[in-house]
Parts: sequence; C-alpha cells; structure tokens
Amino acid sequence: MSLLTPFTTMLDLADGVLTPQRKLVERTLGDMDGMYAVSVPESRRNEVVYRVSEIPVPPAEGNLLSSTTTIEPGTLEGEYHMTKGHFHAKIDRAEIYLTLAGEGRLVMATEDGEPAVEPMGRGTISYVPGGWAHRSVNVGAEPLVFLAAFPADAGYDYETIEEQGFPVLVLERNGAPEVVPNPRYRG
Ligand code: PAN
Ligand code: ZN
Repeated sequence: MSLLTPFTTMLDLADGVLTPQRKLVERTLGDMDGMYAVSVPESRRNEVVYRVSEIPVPPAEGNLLSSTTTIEPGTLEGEYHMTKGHFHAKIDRAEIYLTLAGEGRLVMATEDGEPAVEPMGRGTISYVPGGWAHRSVNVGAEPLVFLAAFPADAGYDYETIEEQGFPVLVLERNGAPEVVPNPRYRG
C-alpha cells in the first residue's frame, strides 16, 4: 500500500479561503442556466454565485476529500443563490457539512423524490446520508461558508439534477425564506 504524506491546510473561517489554494472552481449564474426557475438574463451571466476550494487527494476508496464552499448572498428573481446540487456518482457515499458563516438551507432529495430541508448556520454539522442529492442555498445577507468532507471515491452525478431539478425550491417571500414545491420537478 502506498502511503500519502501528511499535510496541513489553513482555513479562513470567515470566508472559506484555503491556504495554500490548490483547486478553485467558480460558478457563475451563466454556468447555472436552466437550474433556476427563471432563465438567467444576459446582464447577470458573469456574476459569481459560489466558489469551491478543494483539498485534492487521489480518488481512492478510504481517502477523504474536503472542500470549502462560499455562496454569495442574493437571489435570481426571488430564488436564493444556491449550488448546482448533485447525487454522488457512487450514490451510497455520505457527506458531512460544517457551516462556518452565514445562514442557509440544505435541500436534499432521494431518487424517489422525497425531499428534506435542514438549516445551515455557524456551527451546524449537517449529515447527508448516502442516496440523497444535496444542494445548499444561501438565505442570508452574508456569504454562506461551509466545509465539506466525504469519501474521495464518491464522484459527482450532476446530470440527474440538471434533468430533473429538486422537488422543492427555496424562495424569498416577504424577506424570509419559504420552501415550496418545484412545479418544474421531473423526478
Ligand atoms: C460539496 C459541493 C459544493 C458545490 O463540496 O460540491 O458545495 O456544490 P455542487 O458540487 O453541487 O456545485 C459536495 O457536496 N461535495 O460532494
Ligand atoms: Zn456531495
């Protein structure tokens, strides 16, 4: 068995920035066209919605992958800024989110279309069991920052969510978050 060398990363608890920064993915509203209830206007396509900084390790069984996500506050016509959301390619792989800053909702769904919504806030540890697609939503006025840890062989299945959506949406109604059925859900 070949061993990895132990290593350390610094995390800024307020904004999720990792030092050294190894792998950074930025998602704009344009990257997410078709995932919100309304289509993304040309004028907002380049707006960054969230950043994911990963601490890469080989995707082997037994390794642990970790990453921070920082979601900027805001909405697209009342639908809060959110991640794309995914099942894990190895669908039974679970995940833990530790929220560091901000206020959010963790929207989850099974393949059968059963929804679950859990609160995210500084100090919450969210457990995403295997078999549940997951998307995080920033419902606050500040960036939502969380650390994720999951098996390195989990992989990502984005296609299912791109095709079906989630069974519920988190919308801003009278300044507060409300969870409503997604009329466009095709599960
Ligand atoms: C997280 C997510 C991250 C971004 O690290 O990958 O929050 O969300 P999307 O991957 O859905 O764009 C995680 O759940 N990893 O498994
Ligand atoms: Zn995941």
